[in-house]
Amino acid sequence: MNKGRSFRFTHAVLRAPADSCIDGISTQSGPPLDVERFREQHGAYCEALKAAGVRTEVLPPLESYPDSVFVEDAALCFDGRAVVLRPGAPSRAGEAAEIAPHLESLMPDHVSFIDRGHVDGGDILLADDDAFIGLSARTNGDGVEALRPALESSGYTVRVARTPDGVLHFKSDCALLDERTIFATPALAAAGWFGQGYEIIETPAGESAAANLIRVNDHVILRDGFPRTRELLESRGYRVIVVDVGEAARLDGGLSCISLRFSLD
Ligand code: CIR
Repeated sequence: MNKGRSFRFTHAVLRAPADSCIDGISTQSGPPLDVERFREQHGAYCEALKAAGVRTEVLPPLESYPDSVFVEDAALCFDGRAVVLRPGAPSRAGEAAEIAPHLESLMPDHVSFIDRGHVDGGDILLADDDAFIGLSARTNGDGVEALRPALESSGYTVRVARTPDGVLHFKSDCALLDERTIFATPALAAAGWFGQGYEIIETPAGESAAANLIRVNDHVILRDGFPRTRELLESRGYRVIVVDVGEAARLDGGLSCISLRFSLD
């Protein structure tokens, strides 16, 4: 009954990068982020979502929250509803209250809030039947328990996993390709969290950072710079759109975190 709910989307909400994003949380060394280039890349990412059949809304930048461009961490959307989360980084906590009114306007009376603990959306991988949640430096058990009833009432089985050490978010290391196929780094695949019901395709050698791709309707959106992954996915019949999110990567961001994707049909 829920076939495809994990990757069939009609809408996406994004937030424009703020000038303050140069102060976003980062573990990267190297040159500072180029905000103008980030805006161009953000625009191209938005176009990729449109090409995949999604209607996009770009919210205005929030200078008070340097990481607010990463909207996925502040809320979780499924089945025409949204749960506003509690991001685990103190500097990001206020992003939840900022996104809530926009979700309320899109899904009136279908927005709820978790009231304890911490969860970043980047730690949640939704398949059609299962919600995998990785405990991490940003997501804890209290947060998972606060979120669990909403997911279970929508028919998900909550499977609590562990985000690998040194990895920011669970979905930094995995993505859904279709309802029964997960793309994951060898390290995460070996951890065995996904059980028997899924085919796991591992990221090719040297391309583990490609794991954070997104399946959107009939397309897979992939980060630039991963030719083996592209070839692998195309050989499996996936239609791949490549986008450059190099500036987001300077803030430890990937592809999934730049949009909240959901279906309102
Ligand atoms: C952070 O550390 O929170 C941001 N600089 C990056 C968040 C990326 N979000 C994600 O992977 N879900």
